[in-house]
Amino acid sequence: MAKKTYDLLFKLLLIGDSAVGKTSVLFRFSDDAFNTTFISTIGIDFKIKTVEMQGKKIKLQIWDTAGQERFHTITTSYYRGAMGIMLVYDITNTKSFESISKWLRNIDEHASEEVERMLLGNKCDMDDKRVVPTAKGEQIAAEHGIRFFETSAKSNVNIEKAFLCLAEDILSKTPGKEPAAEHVDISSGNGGAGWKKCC
Ligand code: G3D
Ligand code: MG
Repeated sequence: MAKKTYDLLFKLLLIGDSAVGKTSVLFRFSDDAFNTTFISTIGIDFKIKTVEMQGKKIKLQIWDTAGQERFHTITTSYYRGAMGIMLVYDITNTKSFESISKWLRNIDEHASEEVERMLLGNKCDMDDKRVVPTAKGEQIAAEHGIRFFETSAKSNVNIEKAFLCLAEDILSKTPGKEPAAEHVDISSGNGGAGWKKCC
């Protein structure tokens, strides 16, 4: 009998303008390494990370676009089957923040209605170059009823927390699971405000 290495598989996507740090966020989460010289690849790629929560082994399959996001026309198949989507902007780049509404529309058009969304304002280590106030991120997240974190792939701020929070939200509405009621936050926050309830 084949050995079962996980209980659940969650497919997640990272979207947002080019250069906001999507690949860096993914590398940070999956390898805990930050590389300042990424080689641009073509197509779409994914990384795997298995986490354990509520007594279940959850395999996170995290998909990353490799450049095609710059045309704002990521193939529909990229969205297919996604259970969670992280929308990423760069706090030092106004345009990347303004694009969030476009990315949200793309999700409405192409992703499943039940998909869990999360907003990340990345590069929060560069506060001296900040042009998007935290309050603006919070506001758009609140308008769409989604969680929000400011993150830094470089300084490893809120990356793991964000992924775990997204996974937990998906887990809590996975069929066959009782709703996870209200989550109790036992971790100490370090700069990022989770919107909605947990984290
Ligand atoms: P993308 O996948 O969204 O296109 P990348 O973005 O992950 O390729 O990152 C784009 C650039 O932003 C890279 O710089 C990367 O090092 C940098 N970056 C990503 N995340 C952070 C962060 O949290 N803080 C800081 N300061 N920089 C970050 P280069 O110069 O290699 O192009
Ligand atoms: Mg990339």
